[in-house]
Amino acid sequence: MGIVPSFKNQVVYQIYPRSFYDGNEDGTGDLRGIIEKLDYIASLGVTAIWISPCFKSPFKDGGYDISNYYEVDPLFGNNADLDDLIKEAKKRNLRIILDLVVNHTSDQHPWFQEALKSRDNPYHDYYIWTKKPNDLRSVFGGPAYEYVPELDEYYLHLFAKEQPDLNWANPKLRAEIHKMMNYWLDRGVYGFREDVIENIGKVPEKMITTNGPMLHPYLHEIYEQVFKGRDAFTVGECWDADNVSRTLYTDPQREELNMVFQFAWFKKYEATPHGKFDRLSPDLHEIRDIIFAQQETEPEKSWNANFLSNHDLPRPTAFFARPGVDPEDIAKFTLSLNLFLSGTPFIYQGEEIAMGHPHFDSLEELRDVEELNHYKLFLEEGIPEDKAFQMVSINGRDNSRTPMQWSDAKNGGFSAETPWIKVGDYHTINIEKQEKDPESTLNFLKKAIKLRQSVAILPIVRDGSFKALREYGNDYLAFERKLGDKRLVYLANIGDKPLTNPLLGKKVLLQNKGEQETLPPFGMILVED
Ligand code: TEU
Repeated sequence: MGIVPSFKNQVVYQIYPRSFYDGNEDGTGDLRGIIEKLDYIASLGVTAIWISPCFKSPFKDGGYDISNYYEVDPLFGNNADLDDLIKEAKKRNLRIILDLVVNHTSDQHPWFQEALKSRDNPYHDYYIWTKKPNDLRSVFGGPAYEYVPELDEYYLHLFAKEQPDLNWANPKLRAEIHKMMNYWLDRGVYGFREDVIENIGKVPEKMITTNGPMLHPYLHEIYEQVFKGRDAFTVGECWDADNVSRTLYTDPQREELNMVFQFAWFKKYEATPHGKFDRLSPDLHEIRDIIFAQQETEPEKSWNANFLSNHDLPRPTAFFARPGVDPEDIAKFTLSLNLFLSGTPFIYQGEEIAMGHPHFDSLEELRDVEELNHYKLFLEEGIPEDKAFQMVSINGRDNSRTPMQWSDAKNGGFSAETPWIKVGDYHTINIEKQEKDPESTLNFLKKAIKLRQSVAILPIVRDGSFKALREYGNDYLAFERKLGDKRLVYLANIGDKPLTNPLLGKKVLLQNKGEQETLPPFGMILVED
């Protein structure tokens, strides 16, 4: 075997900077706050940090609407703080991954401001214009085209109207993006999480938004212009990637991306008239089968990105909640699953302490553009106000964006000032408390990561084969990881009743419940065989 590419060795921790830690007491998290907490992050055992966008932004979509790719937003600090963060992280063997948002910019980006001036402006062609809008819809609700009377033209926005889509067919635009990516890599970042990257090859006039014919040529061009010869990390956010199309991104021979986030497990619960807002109960059996199919498909051509949580998704403790089940058991299960599957595991801030949803009480507490736009649309549909509020607040994105719960102190120790968004139940769940409790999710995670990254186990988890074990029965989620004569077996109870533990007597490496004879719902066990 040749040299192992570094992306295969990482355990990634995702930070949503607005809600991580407030270093300057203005109620919003910032880069200084992250720097102050680097020892904590390192103590988890993770090796890299992906930071959701921290660049200049009017925050119409939580910073995913960037108005300057070269400058940190003053809310988060400045470029010197980012340099410090990269340096201080490095001292602790932590690498920094930035969020690359290049499907669209903010409407306040100077390129768009120029583009608005006239159809002859050199920047006009950085965006996508038409005289004849079609029926394309914005992900956040409503039409995907916005009329500009001064130009008598419409521009495309697949997301909020303040997020005009960039025109990747324009080679000048592509060169600008390559330059910016090289700039940050030269400045010491390790790589990028590439926001909705599957959209860049879109053909809107044919209603094609993802997987357009030029998507892969553009990604390969980025590789040639930016990544070639570098040891950099790339993960694409690809909602429409299936087990066939994902290898187009990830097959190393094609030189595009290291891995992609696949969302089939979540999209299953969006296939209703109101998407995720018609809350369907997730079925772990179906989710297991989807994840296992991903693991089993062409492992030599596709490295997995394993995650069940991020800043867009409901918290796993809430999404998978069942009466009578301790949320900490759910968290320990989802965390350990992602750590021992084949691929790179991603942990989202708060997941390590089993944070839950804050239970929003009124519309005034909501912040997210997706929730607020949909609320309006639901009212227009005739849905009563209280029902519409319930719909958007139950699985809405604000739920996973509440401040980190550091301690039992005011505002969960996140900030002395009133936070920009409601804080969850920090009296029950906080880091300080969990640090002291040997049975906590936090201490379980530290143990699990240490085990995964250990000299004896890492090669099996990283390089070993994956095999689903179906012989135990439908309520078991079980798989084997094997390398040479070394074999690990992961097994969990995804049913409603306690199950016997068929691995009794084997050498236990990790377990989220004390007893060994039976596994309660969400009980998991990892053994060496
Ligand atoms: O998310 C892409 C995206 O499509 C989500 O909006 C998703 O469909 C929805 O939230 C879940 O139902 C990325 C970012 O992660 C998200 O935060 C941004 O809002 C979006 O792109 C636009 O940049």
